[in-house]
Amino acid sequence: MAEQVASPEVISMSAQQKTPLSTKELFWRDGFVGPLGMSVPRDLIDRVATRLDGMLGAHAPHPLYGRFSVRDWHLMDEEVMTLLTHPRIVDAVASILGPDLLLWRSKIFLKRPGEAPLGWHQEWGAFNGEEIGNDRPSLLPSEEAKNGIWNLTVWIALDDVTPEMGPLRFARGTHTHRFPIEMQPLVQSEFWHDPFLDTSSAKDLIARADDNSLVLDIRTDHIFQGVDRERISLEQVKYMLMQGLQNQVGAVTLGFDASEHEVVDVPMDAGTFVVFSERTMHGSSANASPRRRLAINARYTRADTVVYPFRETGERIDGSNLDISQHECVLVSGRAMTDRNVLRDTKAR
Ligand SMILES: O=C(O)CCC(=O)C(=O)O
Repeated sequence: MAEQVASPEVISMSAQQKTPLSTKELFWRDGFVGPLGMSVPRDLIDRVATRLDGMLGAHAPHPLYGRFSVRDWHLMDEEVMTLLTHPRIVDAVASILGPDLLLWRSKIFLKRPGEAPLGWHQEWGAFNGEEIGNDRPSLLPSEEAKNGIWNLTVWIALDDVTPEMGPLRFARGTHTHRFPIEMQPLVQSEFWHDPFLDTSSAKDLIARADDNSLVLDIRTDHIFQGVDRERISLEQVKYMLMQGLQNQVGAVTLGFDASEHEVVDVPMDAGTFVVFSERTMHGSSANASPRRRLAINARYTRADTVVYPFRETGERIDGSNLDISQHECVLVSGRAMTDRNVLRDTKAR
């Protein structure tokens, strides 16, 4: 089927009637809805983008996690928190998931110039780290929710995203069908990012492998131990890194043929957002432009979900290999519903 670009006219009217569909109706029809606006000053978006880009460029360790991570900067940055708790976002999510909501995770997505597509994938609601071969559920839905959906994702553009910059894309209506996955070598998985794209020196690569900021969520700090860093060539460093990763696996989607589906690309203005179920088959195309494509997503769950249930048995490491001992959920709407979660207010630290 032909690839489409989302346009408000196409997605906000039903074919037969002239009444606009609500956010909730569009969501249940397609598995995603947007782009939606939230009238945030462009200055704020630009400041957030500059700070997050700077953090990524410096490979700064995350204060909560003690290592580089693209996760949960809303817990550290007041303006990121402002964005992710914006009433327009919360209202849109609440209209689908109900009034009692936790913001429990956010993640920065930088697509650098020349970056390859992010493969088609679904996430069925456990967030267990299957993208890097792990299986430790981050969410335990309540009895009431477990036969429906208990989580939604909001993806916010921090740059204007044109069609050639690798916009988010969805296979319309796929949120009702689960495609199987298989673990395959990480480099063949849907989530593999070329670690050599913007690093040109052996020293830089080794430094990033040493501080675990080269391959997202994967520990690489053991690979160059005992290596003479003054003498090793760039080619040798690349070879050693790939050898060091060869036993690492990640999820590959099976049985999905995009040409059999209606694929919708979603170019967006900075400061607009899309709400989607991670069950909807999604990914993004290559960034064929010379410009950065920066975005942040946020995950919201019903407040009766237990977040990081393994914490209750003393475990601290999640499916993305992060120590979540200091993680807190943010109650963005309604009531807490269970005392099994670690909660905080909407002030960043
Ligand atoms: O930003 C992207 O390229 C993909 C984002 C994604 O997969 C997500 O938000 O779940």
